[in-house]
Amino acid sequence: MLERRTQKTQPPQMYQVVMLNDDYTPMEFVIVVLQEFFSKDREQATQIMLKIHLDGKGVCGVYSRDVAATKVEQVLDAALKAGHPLQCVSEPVE
Ligand code: TYC
Repeated sequence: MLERRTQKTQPPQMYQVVMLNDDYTPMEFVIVVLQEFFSKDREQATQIMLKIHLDGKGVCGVYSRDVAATKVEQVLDAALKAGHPLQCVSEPVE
């Protein structure tokens, strides 16, 4: 008989979307992306952008796997279209 522990439904693994710093993407573009795709207000977006600028990377939000993957796609697509090298990745939390 299986132990009760093994029968419990685990909460889904969550993924954080991490944005990376670079020397070329304008600060304003990053702020707009954070507002548009991560539902941040202008002040939150500015704080996150500055953290990334100073620390090299920063978490934009935590989502289920599919939503996180979509956010990454949206950011990379917007950056490509605007001609900026902005990069972001999704990674499992913990
Ligand atoms: N470092 C960039 C600059 O000085 C700004 C920037 C911030 C770029 C965050 C990317 O994820 C980023 N223009």
